[in-house]
Amino acid sequence: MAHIGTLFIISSPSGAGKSSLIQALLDRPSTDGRLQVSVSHTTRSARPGEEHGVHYHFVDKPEFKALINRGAFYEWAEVFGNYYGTSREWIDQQLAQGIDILLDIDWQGARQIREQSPSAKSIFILPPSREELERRLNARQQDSAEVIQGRMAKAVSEMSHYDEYDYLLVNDTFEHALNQLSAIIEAERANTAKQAVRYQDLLSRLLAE
Ligand SMILES: Nc1nc2c(ncn2[C@@H]2O[C@H](COP(=O)(O)OP(=O)(O)O)[C@@H](O)[C@H]2O)c(=O)[nH]1
Ligand SMILES: [Mg+2]
Repeated sequence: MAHIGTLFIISSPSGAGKSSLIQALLDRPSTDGRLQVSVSHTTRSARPGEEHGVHYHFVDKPEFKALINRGAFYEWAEVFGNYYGTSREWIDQQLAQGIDILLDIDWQGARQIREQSPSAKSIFILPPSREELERRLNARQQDSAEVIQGRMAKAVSEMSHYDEYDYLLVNDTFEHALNQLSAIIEAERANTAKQAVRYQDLLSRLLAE
């Protein structure tokens, strides 16, 4: 069956507000199950409040390597010392049913997806200012200056890839960024080739002589 769902790649540095935006997108009444977020595999350990199978599939390195060897990943990358990967099977099933998929992945993963799926749309989210990014990265008071500087360096290195993306958003106000994200997703959903598959029956009735 033709893939009528769209793959949306969303990248940002940590601290740009990406997770809250993704959650808000999924919670919109108009989303109505037509948009799902892919749950990645990772070798990093779960943070307090994170659930296996919900936020990530938490696996150890040997398991992750076995998945690579089995060709289970659409893309995978080492991100700041941990492995992260997007599994292929579930995504293909969703896309075939016309469900759009969000991939919360880094720039390395984004490159791999673009190579394999040129019709994927990619979105980069920037924080509104350097100061605000620093403030968000500093939120955990107990961290040393060195740890905070490390986070800032990671954020800058992620942001340096902004120009590889189709869309660039600034998370200045949450509502504005959410509206823009929504608009991108809805516009892509109205793509003629995809709508023609979705509305086959309607079209044949409308066009009947
Ligand atoms: N390539 C790739 N990157 C991923 C995947 N899952 C998460 N990431 C990225 O890994 C980075 C670290 O994610 P995480 O450990 O959740 O920490 P965060 O910075 O608090 O979001 C983020 O840039 C994510 O977008 C994946 O499956 N593949
Ligand atoms: Mg994350």
